[in-house]
Amino acid sequence: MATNRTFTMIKPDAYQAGNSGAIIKMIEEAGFRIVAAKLTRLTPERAGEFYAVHKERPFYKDLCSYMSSGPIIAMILEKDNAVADFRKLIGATNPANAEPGTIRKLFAKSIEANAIHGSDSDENAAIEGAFFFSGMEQF
Ligand code: IDP
Ligand code: MG
Repeated sequence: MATNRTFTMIKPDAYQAGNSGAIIKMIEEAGFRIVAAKLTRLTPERAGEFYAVHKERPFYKDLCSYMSSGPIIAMILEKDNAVADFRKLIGATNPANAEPGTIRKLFAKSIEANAIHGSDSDENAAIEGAFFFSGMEQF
């Protein structure tokens, strides 16, 4: 089912660097409405669950320790064409390949510590949102 929602996390590097406010400003100025938001911290186990699709990848263990290294801000966002438009706003996984003006180009430190997450499909947006938030029907 197509939806107008996506899921994002401001990752530990961006939170730690004090870039959360600037990133949220870019998100809102791009026309996304924040439907739910939570400052939280993942354990390595929960990070592993979130990124289970990558468990055979060589970077999986490092990714789980990085994603549990500090607070994150999890958010559900709403906009027409949310998933695709948000992936465009954040830019490529590797900031070296990200378009100028994208969040990752501006704020990512490396291919791993790349500032922000964005869902890659409507289906995953729903799954990932439910991973952090319950009872979203009320919003
Ligand atoms: P995405 O976040 O752009 O969707 P994915 O391929 O789904 O990228 O990878 C999930 C996360 O794993 C990335 O955002 C990044 O933090 C990390 N990652 C991806 N590829 C690499 C890599 O080659 N080395 C180290 N970390 C990586
Ligand atoms: Mg991905």
